[in-house]
Amino acid sequence: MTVKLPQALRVEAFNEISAERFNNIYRHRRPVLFKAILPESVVNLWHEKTYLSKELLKKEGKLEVMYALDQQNFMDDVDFVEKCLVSVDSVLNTILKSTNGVDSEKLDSFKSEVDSQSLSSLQPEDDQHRRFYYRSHLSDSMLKDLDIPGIRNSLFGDRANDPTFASESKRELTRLWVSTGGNITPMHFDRCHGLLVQVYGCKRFVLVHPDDTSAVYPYDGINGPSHGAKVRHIGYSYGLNPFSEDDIVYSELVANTLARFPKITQADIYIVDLKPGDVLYTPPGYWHEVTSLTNSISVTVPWDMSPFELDSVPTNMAF
Ligand SMILES: O=C(O)CCC(=O)C(=O)O
Repeated sequence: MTVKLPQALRVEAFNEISAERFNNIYRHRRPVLFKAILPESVVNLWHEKTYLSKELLKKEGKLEVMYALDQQNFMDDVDFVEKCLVSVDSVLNTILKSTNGVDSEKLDSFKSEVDSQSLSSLQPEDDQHRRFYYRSHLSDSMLKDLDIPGIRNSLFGDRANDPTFASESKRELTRLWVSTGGNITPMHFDRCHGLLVQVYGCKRFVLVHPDDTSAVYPYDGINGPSHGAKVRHIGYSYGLNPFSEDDIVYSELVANTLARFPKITQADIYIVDLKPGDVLYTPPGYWHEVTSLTNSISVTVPWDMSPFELDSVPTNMAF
């Protein structure tokens, strides 16, 4: 019998941000995509090596990057990654090599890797081809150039200055994510509201509602289920066009994943592929797995739930 993943569902998308719509319909409830929100000039700036290099060099001479022990799944945890210092130049030379659109060649080779062998046995050809992830804080000028305060103001509207509603996005948690194509951040949820601003390359989000928590097989935590889940490679399994049945990858690996985690087929699976300039909102408690379809640069902007929202957290967050 062929094991099937459910038909992917689309995340609702808009070409502009309306505070009224965001706060009444999406905030704390559903993910929503804002398409091409960043001005083209800002996206172009973030594609320039001189700009990125100057900003990254402000912080450190070398960057601490993570290499995944299985070459694919990146969690900031010694059981999953090792860390090494790499020059800014070397990181940017690798990242800026990729094209800007969905890199079909890369995704195809990604798929054939899944087809041909277990990912855990994948070895890098050499150090230059090892996938890596660089995650860090950003400089103040990078945040200003992206106009993060402007995006927040558009979302919060006339309540932008109400601290119980629009808590300061946590500076220390606002982060830069620089990844090689094929990297996966495995399924997890966050306790904050989150925006992901895509500035370079393409990323795929797979999102699962908190009510479908058992379908993603959360790890055990100290007092109950944790915020990390065991399911793997869901985004990748949907192929180049996630909304076409034909593109779902029926490899041995995916069949194994489905055999190990059969309840995933009972979940509603939302998929969205982000392009440079797009901004995705993910509510607290929503499960998400993130695959870099190409080399990618993103910025995440979290903010706390309001006291009122804390009274009605999804059950997976109650532990
Ligand atoms: O971009 C990634 O790899 C992960 C981002 C993420 O987990 C988030 O936005 O909450």
